[in-house]
Amino acid sequence: MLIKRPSDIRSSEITEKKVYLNRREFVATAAAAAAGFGVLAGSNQLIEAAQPAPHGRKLEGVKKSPLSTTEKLNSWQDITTYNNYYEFGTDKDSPSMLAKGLKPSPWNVLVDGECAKKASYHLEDILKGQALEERIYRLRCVERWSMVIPWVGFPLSDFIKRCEPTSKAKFVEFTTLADAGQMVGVRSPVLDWPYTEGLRMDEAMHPLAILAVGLYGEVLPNQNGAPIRLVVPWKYGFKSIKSIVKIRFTERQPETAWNKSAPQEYGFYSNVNPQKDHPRWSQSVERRIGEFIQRRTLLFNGYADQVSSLYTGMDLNKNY
Ligand SMILES: Nc1nc2c(c(=O)[nH]1)N[C@H]1C(S)=C(S)[C@@H](COP(=O)(O)O)O[C@H]1N2
Ligand SMILES: [Mo]
Repeated sequence: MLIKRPSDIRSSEITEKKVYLNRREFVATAAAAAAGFGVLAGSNQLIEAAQPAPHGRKLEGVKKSPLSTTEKLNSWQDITTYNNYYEFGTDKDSPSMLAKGLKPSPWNVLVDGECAKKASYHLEDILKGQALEERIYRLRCVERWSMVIPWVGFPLSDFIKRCEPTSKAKFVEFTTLADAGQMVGVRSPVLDWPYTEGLRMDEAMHPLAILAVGLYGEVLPNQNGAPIRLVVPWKYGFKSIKSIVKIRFTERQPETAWNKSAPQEYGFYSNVNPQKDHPRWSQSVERRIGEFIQRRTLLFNGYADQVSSLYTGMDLNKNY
């Protein structure tokens, strides 16, 4: 997303030479690698277009949540072709073309650190007996666009309680898979892989924070972070880490991928805040994907009534 650019500038204009791969070449080689073909000479055209995700298995028994917004939903097409998932390239349409290589099943999540239930859990076991809800949330990207997305998931707090964190657990760290065999973007040093994120324990326990396993009533498409990803609607999109393979409880504040890569631009908290400018652009407005007129960005992405008490007494300009 950002080291480079507001989204209206082509990545090719700014990305460092050593990192930059001709996009056409990158997509072709990567798609070929992902598909297990040798060479795919001449078929660039076929694979250069964004592809909405194929429809997946329908999730059963999903209840509607009162915590959903009633705003107009973005389409399946928008949500599955306009993505940030740097493990599959830095262009918005790259994940839709390249994430096919991700194998979301079987999937294990390692629970580690300050808790009683350290183990590697099969995703099916995590989901067994777990009630699923549809949560329609706004997602505000740091790049000044937003969407309204009907996730299917469950409160992160449900899962945390089952892990039985110790009294020393003050933070939760999340880690994404970093398998260069499945994720061609991991071969480029755009971030220090694996992608990691973190929340303070009280943020993680907040009822709005969910682990999502579905979208539009179906299992999560690969480009949206299959098979399980975090969604924290009052924070910039990059906190909502995809394809989680590890959850670790820590006493100290964990390092996060974006903070490590550009600390003056991305702090630990990353709460949506229209009053706190990014060093290179204002955060006061946003464009809803599919609309032309800009909207004002709301404090905590419009979730201030629910979450502002988490930050009482904190200077949000310093703790950005
Ligand atoms: N592992 C991983 N998680 C990630 C990202 C990423 O590049 N890698 N991008 C983040 C950013 S910047 C945003 S805006 C959201 C986008 O989620 P979506 O593509 O499902 O809308 O995912 C976040 N989670
Ligand atoms: Mo983002």
